[in-house]
Amino acid sequence: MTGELSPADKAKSVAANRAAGYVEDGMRVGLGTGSTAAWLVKRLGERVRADGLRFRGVPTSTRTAAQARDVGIEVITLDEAGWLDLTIDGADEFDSDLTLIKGGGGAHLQEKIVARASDRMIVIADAAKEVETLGAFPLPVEVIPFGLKSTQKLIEEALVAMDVGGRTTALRMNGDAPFVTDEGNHIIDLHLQRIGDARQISTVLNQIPGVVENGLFIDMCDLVIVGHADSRVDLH
Ligand code: ABF
Repeated sequence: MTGELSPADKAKSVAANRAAGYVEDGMRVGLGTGSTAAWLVKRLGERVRADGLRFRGVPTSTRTAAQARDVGIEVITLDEAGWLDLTIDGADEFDSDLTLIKGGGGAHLQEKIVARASDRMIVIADAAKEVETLGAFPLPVEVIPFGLKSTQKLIEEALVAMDVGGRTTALRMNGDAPFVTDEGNHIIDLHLQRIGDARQISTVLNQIPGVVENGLFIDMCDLVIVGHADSRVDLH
């Protein structure tokens, strides 16, 4: 994360640096996962070391937990925190209602639990994440390993009645083996192209027994900070 940054990395770091300013002494803060959230954790570590900022962080993945400890952030679990003042996380897509697709990094289950247990959620992103209609990015669905194939079949059947632009599903792989989440589950990515009714899709997916959680975040995000490579910031 040093040297000459690509425009995308610069934009992500600009958004993350702005968001880091929302963290105050004494707060309990959910720390997101992904490359944009990694910029946030880096910046918060600098504030801890240089400015003496004192807050406690609840990471949303083992990756973020390791980075947070490395940079000197006090890490606690969500149960130790009880409730959070703020969560700051990245996203794969967001629309004008601030509905999000998350989970490209495979961490949306813990991310959603943490965001839901927060008074406020701020998303940090570069401009490429802003969309008119959600769905070009595949929608991740975390499923338990038991009965994986029948769960995938039930998801595909449910999609037939949905207002979407595509209905292909794919088990996410990590080399030759299915990708495994921090909770020991797998992820089925739904290639929907266009999501007509996010609320309906989310409800229907979560009613399927083997589904643990989908990557749609509805009515959870309070603010999106979009960073640009020229250091400008847009607030949504
Ligand atoms: C997490 O990281 C995820 O929910 C989302 O999938 C991803 C965004 O990654 P990046 O910031 O690397 O684009 O927030």
